[in-house]
Amino acid sequence: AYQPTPDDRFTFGLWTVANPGRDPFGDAVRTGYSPVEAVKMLAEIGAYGVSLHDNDLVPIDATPGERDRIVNEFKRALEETGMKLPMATVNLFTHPVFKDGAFTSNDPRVRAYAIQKTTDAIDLGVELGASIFVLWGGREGTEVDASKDAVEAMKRYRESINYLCEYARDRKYDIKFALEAKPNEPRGDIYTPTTGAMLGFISTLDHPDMVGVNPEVAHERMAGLNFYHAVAQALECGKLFHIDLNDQKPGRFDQDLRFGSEDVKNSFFLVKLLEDYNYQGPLHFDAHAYRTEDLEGVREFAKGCMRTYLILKEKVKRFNSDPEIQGLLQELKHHDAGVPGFDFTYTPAKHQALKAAQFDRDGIGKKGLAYEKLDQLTMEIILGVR
Ligand code: GLT
Ligand code: MN
Ligand code: MN
Ligand code: MN
Repeated sequence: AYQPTPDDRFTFGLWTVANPGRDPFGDAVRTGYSPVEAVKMLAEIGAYGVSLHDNDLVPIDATPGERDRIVNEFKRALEETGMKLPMATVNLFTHPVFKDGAFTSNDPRVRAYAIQKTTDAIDLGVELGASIFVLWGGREGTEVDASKDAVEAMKRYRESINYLCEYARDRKYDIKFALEAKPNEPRGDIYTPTTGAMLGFISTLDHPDMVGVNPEVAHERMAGLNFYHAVAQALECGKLFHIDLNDQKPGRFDQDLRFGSEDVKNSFFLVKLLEDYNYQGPLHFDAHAYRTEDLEGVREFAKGCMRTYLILKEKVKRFNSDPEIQGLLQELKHHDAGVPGFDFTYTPAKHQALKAAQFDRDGIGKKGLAYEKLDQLTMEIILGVR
């Protein structure tokens, strides 16, 4: 049981299992999996596919010939293993040219180069079969607010995303964009810091239908937010194009912990949301093995992410079929307690009915809702005694 298969749609960023464990205070502790090794290892343990940044595969200074050789070798690994590549993205954060932003840089040369690099990365993604293109604006922000007009930055950001949408349309690519928010790190503050802020920004674009979000557990929790709520809002408005699963202690640096290893309850409600609402995109892990691990440990980490998801999925089934829990939830639905002549859509006549309605304010206010019991039962499901 809990053995993943490609039908589960689990994917991993190449950068996750390639991570050598370097941090701002310490050197690499391992040689991570190379792209081809990663594809083979992940196929062995039951993943569906991988995702990548342009430079996870092709070095930034590769010649066109080297690029083609590397890409062809990688394609062969995908074909041999049957692994898919549903998502690609672009690295706009490592090279010093991006030290003060990419699409929002003050320097038009940097903004133009960012668009050139991104359109090339889109070509690469499409060549490898991707239908989702993630944009994480890691350097789009500031430490010194005097340096950049934040209003102007939004205009530049919009101009760039509009450009990329026009490019994809012109090329007739079957690709959609997913914007990933993060409140800070590596910048002191990053623009559009939450998934909610991204949703607001998307509605101002020229082709909002082509653009959705890629929420990440760790990023929302760094901002102290409820990830389950953030994802629910995105899903409800049809914008959950992709998701980055991992875990995180609140208020820390971006920890990218193994999925479900920290906040089991929030992970449970996240899995419940994705399963109950039949999210069909990739279940993508953007997480890293601890710095204490060697390659065997990285493999265990990847297995753990998928296994915990499947365990929680099974807990969700239990929750959904538990008679006592379902009984409590039925009561919360107040089946016959409507207001005569009123149904929450405005017409003058219905509003007259609402105006005439009498509400038992005190009676409603006095009645307990049994949430203590509901939550305890939920915990007992999660803790495995129910
Ligand atoms: C980087 C970042 C992630 C993003 C990746 C996509 S790269 O590791 O911390 O959260 O999803 O650019
Ligand atoms: Mn991410
Ligand atoms: Mn992260
Ligand atoms: Mn990260």
